[in-house]
Amino acid sequence: MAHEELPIPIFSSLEPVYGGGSLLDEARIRFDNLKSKFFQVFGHQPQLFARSPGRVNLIGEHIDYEGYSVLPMAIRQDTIVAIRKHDEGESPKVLRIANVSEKYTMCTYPADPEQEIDLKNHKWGHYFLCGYKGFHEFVKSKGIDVGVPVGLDVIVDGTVPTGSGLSSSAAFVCSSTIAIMAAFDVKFPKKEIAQLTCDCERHIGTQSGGMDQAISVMAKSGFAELIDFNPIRATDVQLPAAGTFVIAHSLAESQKAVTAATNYNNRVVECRLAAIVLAIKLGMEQKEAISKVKTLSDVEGLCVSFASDRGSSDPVLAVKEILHEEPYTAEEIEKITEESLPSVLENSASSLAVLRAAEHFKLFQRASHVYSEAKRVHAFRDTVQSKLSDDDMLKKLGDLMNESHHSCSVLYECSCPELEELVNICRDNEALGARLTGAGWGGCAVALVKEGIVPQFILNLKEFFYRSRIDKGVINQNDLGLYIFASKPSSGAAILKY
Ligand code: NG1
Ligand code: MG
Repeated sequence: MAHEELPIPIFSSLEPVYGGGSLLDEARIRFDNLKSKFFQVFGHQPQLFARSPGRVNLIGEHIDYEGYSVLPMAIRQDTIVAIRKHDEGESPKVLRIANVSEKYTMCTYPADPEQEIDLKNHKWGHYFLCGYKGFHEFVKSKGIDVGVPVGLDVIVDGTVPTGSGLSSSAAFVCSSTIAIMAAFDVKFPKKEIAQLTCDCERHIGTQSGGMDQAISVMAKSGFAELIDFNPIRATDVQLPAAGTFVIAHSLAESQKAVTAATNYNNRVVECRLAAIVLAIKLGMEQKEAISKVKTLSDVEGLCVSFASDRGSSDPVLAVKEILHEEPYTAEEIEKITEESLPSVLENSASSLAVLRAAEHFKLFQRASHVYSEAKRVHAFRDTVQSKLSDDDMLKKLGDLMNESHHSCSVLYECSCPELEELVNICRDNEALGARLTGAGWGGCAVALVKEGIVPQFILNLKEFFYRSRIDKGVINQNDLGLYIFASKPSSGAAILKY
């Protein structure tokens, strides 16, 4: 059976997830600690645990929500959720969400699955609530009766650094949703859970694509995955053994849930508007374009036929000829659509927030990025599967990563000064390629480095990027391992009855 058709695996020991050696020792300590904390806070044992990993995206940035394939791998850092479902009639009928870290105080919510999430007042526990609401919507849509709402006791332990582009949010949402499903004894194939958890995370107010949840749920140890959407599918990609991906934090934190209107959701809206404008300019009737065209992948066919009349197969050519570089004003776009922008965007609350915050719309730049980045993902996969020598292969992969970063930085404008500095330092220290990873505006960079020089590379980054920040007290010398590390592809979500 295809991997994505299988249910989330259930294990009764930690080895299948954490392997052996020091990782297993660390995991044992974490689980034992979680258990005793659970007992201390709630006075009983957890019913089960669910874990889901963070990820690093190797290539394919800001294109998942446009329907294009991406190429991430899971990392070892994960979120573990310990849960116990109350019996009917047991009180209190509330969700009590605690955390092993003192930084996060307990969040309490009613057990009502219909409750709204208070987005104006962001709290860490909201991510659990995303999973809770999404789970109930999902079972309802499937006609499954899970009984009257009951209380849940939960403790969370996350090791994915937050706001770092390594998808701590998806690790949290996926482990929460899977823990809730397991506590209610409901089972579904991984690909349905990948879709469900993506829908769940949208409750936080970001119009996210499905990459993070898909890789967190479907990852396989030892492989990166090419993730396709509509329908969600994961294809194993074996990475070249001669290279290692090193992840390094820029130390600028990007709080996506808080900055959505000007950053993440703004780009989603710009892409949508670019797609609609392209469709209309390429001959589609306005009403049809507005109702049917949601993403740039929806109009790729039209762009390619335009390009092929000019002897090319590249949709970027259509973008160059049809859209102008000068940013578009709302009025100009409304002249093309003959409909107001709020109405084009279906008056969705998150899109209206984008419209209020935006001065103009860079349709040319965003569409050029998306179409070119989509091609780089396939070039990356083809290169990995080619018969090139190790050196040539790594060089080509590095070049693609550098091109991706350039496009993110210049066309998509989702980098920041700290990431630029970090990426440059990586390249000056023999990285074959380096780029921002995840949404950007802070967070991590990923660098491709020859296996043999990894320790020296890490030392150089410590010296040239982190030293001054340690001296200024931005981070603690002892925590450096949290901010820069090499990672092998780890395994996906699991349920642990440990
Ligand atoms: P981060 O910010 O790394 O969690 C976000 C989106 C992805 C994808 C990337 C950019 C969420 C949950 N994740 O990732 O779907 O669009 O940005 O490639 O919104
Ligand atoms: Mg995230």
